Amino acid sequence: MRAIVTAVQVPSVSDVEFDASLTELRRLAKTLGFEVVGRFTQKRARFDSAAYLGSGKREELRELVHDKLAPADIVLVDHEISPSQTFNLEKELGCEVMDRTMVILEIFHRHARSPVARAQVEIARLGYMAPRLREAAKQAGPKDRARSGTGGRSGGESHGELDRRKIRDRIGELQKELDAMDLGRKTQRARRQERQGLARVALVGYTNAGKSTLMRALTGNEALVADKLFATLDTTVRALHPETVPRVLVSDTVGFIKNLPHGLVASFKSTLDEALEASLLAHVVDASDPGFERQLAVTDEVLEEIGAKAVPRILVFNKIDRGGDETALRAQYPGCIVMSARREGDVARLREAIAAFFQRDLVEAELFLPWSAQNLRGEIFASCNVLEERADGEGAFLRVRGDAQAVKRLRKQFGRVKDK
Ligand SMILES: Nc1nc2c(ncn2[C@@H]2O[C@H](COP(=O)(O)OP(=O)(O)OP(=O)(O)O)[C@@H](O)[C@H]2O)c(=O)[nH]1
Ligand SMILES: [Mg+2]
Repeated sequence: MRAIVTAVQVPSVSDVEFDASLTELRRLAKTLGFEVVGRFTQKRARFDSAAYLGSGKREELRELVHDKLAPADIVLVDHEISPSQTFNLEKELGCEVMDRTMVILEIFHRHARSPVARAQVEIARLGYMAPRLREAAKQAGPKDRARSGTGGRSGGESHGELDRRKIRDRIGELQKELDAMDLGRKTQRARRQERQGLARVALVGYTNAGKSTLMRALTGNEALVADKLFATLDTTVRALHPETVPRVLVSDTVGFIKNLPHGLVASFKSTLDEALEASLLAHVVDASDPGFERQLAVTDEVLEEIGAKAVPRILVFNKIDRGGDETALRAQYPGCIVMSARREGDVARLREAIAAFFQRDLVEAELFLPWSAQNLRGEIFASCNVLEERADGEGAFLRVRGDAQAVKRLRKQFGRVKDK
């Protein structure tokens, strides 16, 4: 598919911001496999209420789309536009029009793998489509109503109404499935946490910042890494490797983007919930991207929106091997980590910084493990650092250091304990 990207620049948007956004739309288009063959912009006081671009500009764009030598198949609009604007624009340009929201929804749709992600994306897509079907039905006019008579369905209901009802029912169905899955996930997660009392860090940040690459480097595991936007749509959880004390779980999360479609913010909340549960956020930023400051700000905003503002975080400037000013970053963001996921030493430094954060809350205690309960040794060793071990006739005394909560839980379990 050959695409032309287009946008109206209103006075409140700076040139830099405007260009960055269009560049991002190009990358989104590339992720969908489109070839971007043109860029068409207009400065205007506001979007045209009927068809987004002004009428003269629509004429110009129409010619560009139907260029004899290099015709385009589709026009991508860098804003969310209304159903009627889309409809009118399509009619005038004589080709398909996709707005930014639809482009993002389409990427999410193609990349969703797990049942949860699929259901969430489907709900968002149906929510987006409903008013557009209404518009199409309106444009089709009374003919639509007449046609429905042959459909064998309840008389007087138009195809449009029927479709809308089907959409509503389908959304309801998906929501139920999702609630059931969410419940399962929650109890699973609760059980896992109870068992391990664990330290959690979530990798968050703008799409393509390198979260999955870091996840892979930090945990020695395979996470999907791709030079695509929204490569990751599910949260994966793995332990830091080599293992640390306390054991730290790392989760990789869905990437953020400016103007994330509303339906998706809501439906992805459950994915981002992982971020809320973490005791530490590693906010990954692509330092080599000229627009990194805006990306950083967008991520901060979304984190605030989902109520994760209070979670402690480390700022990680990644991809420094590709570009970026290390000295300036350090001066401007005290305490930040500047690194490249491609350098082993850098990854080790990040791993240490994460481990150090969790070691701040470590406490020491002495646990008593009777000989009859030696099968529980593994549990102690998994959640604590065993500093010293003494044995007597009845069992073993273990002096341990571990996360305050884990130690508290172990103390409950291993009766005769005394604090150090
Ligand atoms: N040069 C360089 N490239 C990197 C670095 N870290 C990641 N990349 C590349 O950046 C691209 C995106 O990396 P991912 O790890 O998939 O990014 P992500 O943040 O998980 O992206 P989403 O899942 O889309 O949100 C890939 O092509 C990586 O190989 C780095 O430190 N240096
Ligand atoms: Mg990823």
